[in-house]
Amino acid sequence: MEQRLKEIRQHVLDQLKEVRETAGLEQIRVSALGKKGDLTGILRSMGSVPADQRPKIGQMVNDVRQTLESAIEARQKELRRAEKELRLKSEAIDVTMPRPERSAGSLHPMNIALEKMIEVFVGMGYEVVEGPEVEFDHYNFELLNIPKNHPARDAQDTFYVDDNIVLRTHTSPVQARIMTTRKPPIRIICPGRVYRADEADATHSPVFHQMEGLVIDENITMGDLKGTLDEFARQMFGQGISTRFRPSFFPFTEPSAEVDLTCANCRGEGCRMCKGTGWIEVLGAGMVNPHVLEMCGIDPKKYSGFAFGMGVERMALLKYNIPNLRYLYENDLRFLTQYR
Ligand code: 2U9
Repeated sequence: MEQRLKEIRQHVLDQLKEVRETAGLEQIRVSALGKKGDLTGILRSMGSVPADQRPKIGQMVNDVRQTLESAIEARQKELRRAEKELRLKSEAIDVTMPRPERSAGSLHPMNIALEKMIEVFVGMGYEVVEGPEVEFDHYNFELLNIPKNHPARDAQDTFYVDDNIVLRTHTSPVQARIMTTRKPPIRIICPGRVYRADEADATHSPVFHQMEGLVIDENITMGDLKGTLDEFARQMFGQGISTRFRPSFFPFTEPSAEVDLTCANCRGEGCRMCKGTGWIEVLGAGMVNPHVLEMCGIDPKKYSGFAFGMGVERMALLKYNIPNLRYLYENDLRFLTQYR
């Protein structure tokens, strides 16, 4: 019995040297000191020990128990400290590490151009108005003096939904709607998506964006239009940029003009971009046709107005020197993220 006790003690002490984790230590404790453990086993078999030896053996069992308990406790402290150290090391945060790259997204270059265009006109007191993209023929064509047989109505250019409804081919119907519902003074810009049954190429897309403007009040003149577009050109493309008006024709304006801006690339000297002319065609404009004013319920004897229109994509291409409309629509992040 004595020998057996010594063996148990030595075995447990050896195991304690080997064990590396508190979980394993608990197993050792249970198998040595637990209810079904080795020491308890010896106490149970005390019946077979001669009565006179029992106190001595009992004493020895208690001694071994105490020795093992304190050895286990000491080892437990050691292992706990080591485990805590390991955990703290693995959880440590290096506050000097650079953070992982996180992309924030950016505005599309067309929207950057549009926001700038809006900012310029809002700065001049204009109000931004939007309207439906699916539009009545009445607002898209009739009120704009585009009669039934006009080439602009040709099915080649216009997406028809039915006889009376089209995908708007310009944002002019938004102005027409405002004119029929408000009294002058009117000073609005209308940005938005428009549709033309065009083949897509470097400068055309069946879906694109326009911004049109309309001013109606007493005594509005072509001079007001020229001054307004000159100021827009300067704010959009920089000092030294001005406008040149060339006579043109639109059914909804009379007189009408195609408007060029000083080529921002050569500042008017003449280069490849402007084909040596020093000018780039950018806008259309004119004085609102009195017949249009009348159809929209505004007295042309009392009021006059000017209107202008421009392509938003075209503005973005010019402002950022982008060679092909394709780049704006392909949404290749390598291209888009260059504009923030
Ligand atoms: C009303 C009266 C007049 C809007 C105008 C233009 C001239 C024009 C084109 C420029 C290039 C469209 O983006 S583009 O393809 N626009 O030339 N637009 S005047 O005139 C109006 C609009 C509404 C009631």
